[in-house]
Amino acid sequence: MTHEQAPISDAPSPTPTIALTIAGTDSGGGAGVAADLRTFAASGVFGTLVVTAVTAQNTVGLRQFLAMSPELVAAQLDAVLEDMDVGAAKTGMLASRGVVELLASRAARGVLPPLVVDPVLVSSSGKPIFGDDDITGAYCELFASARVITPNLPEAALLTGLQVTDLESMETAARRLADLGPSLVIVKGGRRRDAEAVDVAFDGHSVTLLRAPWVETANVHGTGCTFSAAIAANLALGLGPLEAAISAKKFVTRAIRGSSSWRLGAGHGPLDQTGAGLGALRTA
Ligand code: PXL
Repeated sequence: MTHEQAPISDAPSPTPTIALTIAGTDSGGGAGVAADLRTFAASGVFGTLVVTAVTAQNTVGLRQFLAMSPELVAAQLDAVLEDMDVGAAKTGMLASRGVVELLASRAARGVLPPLVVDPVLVSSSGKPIFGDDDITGAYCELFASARVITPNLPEAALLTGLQVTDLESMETAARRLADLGPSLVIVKGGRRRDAEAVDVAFDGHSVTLLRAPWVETANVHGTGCTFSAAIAANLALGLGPLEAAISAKKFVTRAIRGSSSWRLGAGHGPLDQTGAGLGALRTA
């Protein structure tokens, strides 16, 4: 099979919009900052990164991680924000209470860009990222200054104390979390394994269902990271929260479809955020 190559231009291009990810690394390349930076680039924004944790993992599982100190996270944030005009940021795996509190306090002071918070509380194998530490209170403070928050079903349950299993309970949880202050809450239903992947969005006034056809594949590692990064990119580009989320949902579906038959490891492989098949990006 041959790919049509888009002509590569060597003309200077306009300065891009900047987005920031505040998240962990994934040595397997599927999730965390790697997914975020691919998403930013494919969305047409320049990606900057504050690393909060380094993980040892692959497509099969998470083996070990080390959280960066709040001081090192603060230093990375200062380095980026003192120099560059960041249009929006997302948070992923924050991995320590100190980092959640640091971000909550800075966001409350209004010194962070518009924020998408993906509350990474439980690893995909079900292990709590923060161990026994009850981090929900600190996260609720961060939500107060967030533009968008994107819990999945177990995270929405942990944060509200409700059982969150169907569309009705997803809406109840979204309404409860919206009371904490974010402009838009999206409870992600991707794990419900239905004919469709449906997320419930609530903006304080109305509920919107974000629907996409279910794609049958094991390659879904980094889906949540990609979704929140695409929302942040869209916010940076000037979209409102709901428009940003609707567009991000389409981005994620295309990315899952793109890599649905890849075999990059024995477990859950990554998404193709480029939306083009990586091979098609080769330059001659
Ligand atoms: O999808 C949650 C997540 C976030 N950040 C990192 C991860 C994962 C899931 O594995 O590895 C670094």
